[in-house]
Amino acid sequence: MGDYTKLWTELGVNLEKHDKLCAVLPELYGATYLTQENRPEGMNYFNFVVSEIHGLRIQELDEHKKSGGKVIGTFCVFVPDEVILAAKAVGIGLCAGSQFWVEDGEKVLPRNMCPLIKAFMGAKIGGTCPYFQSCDMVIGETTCDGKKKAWEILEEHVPVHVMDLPQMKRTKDYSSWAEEIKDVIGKIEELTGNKVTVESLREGIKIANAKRKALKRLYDLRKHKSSPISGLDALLISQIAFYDDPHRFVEKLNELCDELDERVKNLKENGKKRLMITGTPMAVPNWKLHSIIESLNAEVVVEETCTGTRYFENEVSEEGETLEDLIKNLADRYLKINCACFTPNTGRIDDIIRYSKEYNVDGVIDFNLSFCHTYAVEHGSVEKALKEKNIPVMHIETDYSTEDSGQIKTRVEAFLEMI
Ligand code: BJ8
Repeated sequence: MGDYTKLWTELGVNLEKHDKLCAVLPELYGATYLTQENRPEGMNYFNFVVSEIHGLRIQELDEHKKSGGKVIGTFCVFVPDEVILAAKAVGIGLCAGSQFWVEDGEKVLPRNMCPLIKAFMGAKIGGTCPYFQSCDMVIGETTCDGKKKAWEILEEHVPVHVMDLPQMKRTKDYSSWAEEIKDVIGKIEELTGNKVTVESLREGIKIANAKRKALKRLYDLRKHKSSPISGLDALLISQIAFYDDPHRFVEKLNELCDELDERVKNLKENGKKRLMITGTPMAVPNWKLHSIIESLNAEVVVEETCTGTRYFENEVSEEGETLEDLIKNLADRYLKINCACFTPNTGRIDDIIRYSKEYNVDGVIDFNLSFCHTYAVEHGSVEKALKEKNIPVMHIETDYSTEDSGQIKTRVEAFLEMI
C-alpha cells in the first residue's frame, strides 16, 4: 500500500493506533488467503483490493467528496443501496469484523454484547477506520436491540438516520417499510442536494441488481461438486461487495466467474465434505470459521448469512412508471430478507432447507456471534428442521478473538467425522 498519511490525517484518523491495525492485517491475510493452493487468477483483483483496503478506495471516496459527492455508511442489508446510488452518493458497509476494534467499543458499550456492534463502535470512537471517517452520514436500522441503542451513542460522533424496520411481515408492515424508504430518500436528498427521480432510482436498481446477479452467478458455480472456488475466497468477495465501486466489482466478479465456468468443465471431486454456514454475518476481516473449516477436509459451499445469500437473493423489479411504484418494488424485495429479528421467521428455515438441497451439503454449521440473541434463539428451529431432514447440524457461538480457535477446530473435526 502506498503512503496515505496525508489523506488519513485529513480524515482525522488516529494514525498511531491505525498503524497497529495496518500491521496486523497483511499477516492475517497472507496466512489465511495466500497460502491457499490453486486459487483462480481472478482472485488477484480481490487480493489487490485487500492490499489497498485503507488506501486506494479511501482515495476514491475522497475524490468523490471533493467533487461535491457524499459518502453514506450502512450496517445492514435492509438499507436500500438503490436510493443511495440514485442520489449519486457512495454507500459503504461499515460492519466491522476485527477484534482490534472491540476494546475501544467496550469503552462505551457493555462487554456482553455482540462483537459486530462493539467493533463498529470501536472503529468510530477510536478513529481507526478511514471508511467511517469518510462518512457524511450513517443509516442505522431498528433490527436488534443492541444496534438500536448503539445509534444513540454513535450520534454523538456522526449524523445518524435510523430506519424503523418492522419486525413482522403483515400487509401493513409492507406499507410502513415503504414509508421508511420514502423518509430515507428525503434525508439522502437533503444531504446530497440531489433529487431522487424515477430515472435515477431505476438506474440505482439496475446497478444493485447487477451486483446481485454477479454474486448469484458465483454462488451457483459453488453448487458444482467440487466447488471451483474456496469458501474463503467466496466469503472475501461478498465482504468486498459492501465497499467496492459497484460497477468495477461487477465487472471483476463476472471475469472471475468466466474463469470458473472454464474450471468446472474439468473439475474432479476432491472428496471434501460440503458445508453450509447459516446465521450471523461475517464482516471483513472475520475469516475465522471458514479458515478453520477449510484447514480440515471440508469446504464451505454456501453461506445463508447477510454476507452470503441474504445479500443478493431476489432482485428488485425495475418495472413501474412512478417513484411510488419503484419504492413499492424496493419494499417488496427487501421484506423478503429473512433475518432473525423478524417474528415469525419461518422463511429462513425454508431457505436453509432449500439451500441444503441446491448446494448438496453434507452438513450445516449454524454460526452465532456471541450475544446475538435472535439468532441464538432461532437455532432451536433451525436444528429441528434440519434434523427432520436428516441433515447434520452443529451450533457454534463465538466472537472475533482467536482464543477459542483450537476448541472450535476440535469440534468441527468431530462433526466432520460424524457426517
Ligand atoms: S438483516 S443479520 S445485517 S440485522 S448486530 S443482529 S449479529 S446482535 S447484523 Fe444483521 Fe441486518 Fe439482520 Fe443481516 Fe445479531 Fe449482532 Fe445484532 Fe447482527
